[in-house]
Amino acid sequence: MNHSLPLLFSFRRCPYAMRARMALILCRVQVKVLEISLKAKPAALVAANPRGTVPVLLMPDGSALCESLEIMLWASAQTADSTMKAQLRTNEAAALALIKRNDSDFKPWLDKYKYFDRHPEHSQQYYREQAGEFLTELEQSLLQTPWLLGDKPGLADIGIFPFVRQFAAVDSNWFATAPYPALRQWLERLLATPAFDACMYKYPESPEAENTEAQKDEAQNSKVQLLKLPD
Ligand SMILES: N[C@@H](CCC(=O)N[C@@H](CS)C(=O)NCC(=O)O)C(=O)O
Repeated sequence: MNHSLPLLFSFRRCPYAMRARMALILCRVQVKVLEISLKAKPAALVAANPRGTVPVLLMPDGSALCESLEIMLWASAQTADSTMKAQLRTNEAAALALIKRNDSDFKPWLDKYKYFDRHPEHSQQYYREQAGEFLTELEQSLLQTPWLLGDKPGLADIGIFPFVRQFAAVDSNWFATAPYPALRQWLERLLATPAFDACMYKYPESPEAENTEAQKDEAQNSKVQLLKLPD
């Protein structure tokens, strides 16, 4: 395995890891990937990011990017594809502001909607309505332009769609007829891309328990793969 490439600690279903992988894939920036178990995090991940969250991009020099958004921006800075770079960097300030709102306003309501039984103060429908305020805003934008901030998919689309996908999956029957037709179409368009296919590729999971550190390292290294890119 190539030791000069950064290593992405990833978790397939994590929406933050998903947006980091999508950006790397769209930018065709090659990295190694290790799929981790959140229940048994590799020591190297925790050493690089004491908060223990994924995604983390560990650089060959030992430095690390521990925020999905940093990884997305890094990918767009690294890419040799100038069209993609421009596409991702257009309206950057607006994109970052929208992603920030996704993470700080929408995501907490999404979690409550998804795990409403852990939050008995309100009904699931109440949480859905709260989350829906942000989605109504996205719907308004998507009635004006095919992508959130213009004619091409950009940082905001990639940064936000994994969370909308999660929202849609909580009650897919309800979502299918919800008052978000443009949002639905936008999500479907993104999910139908070869990039998303590659993004959801199933990497082997890092092993949970080995006897010695050396065995653990060896077992982990054997699970590392190159990032899956579409043909
Ligand atoms: N702000 C971070 C959030 C990442 C995050 O919260 N990831 C979750 C998984 S979806 C995680 O690693 N949680 C730690 C855990 O469950 O132990 C980012 O954007 O990368």
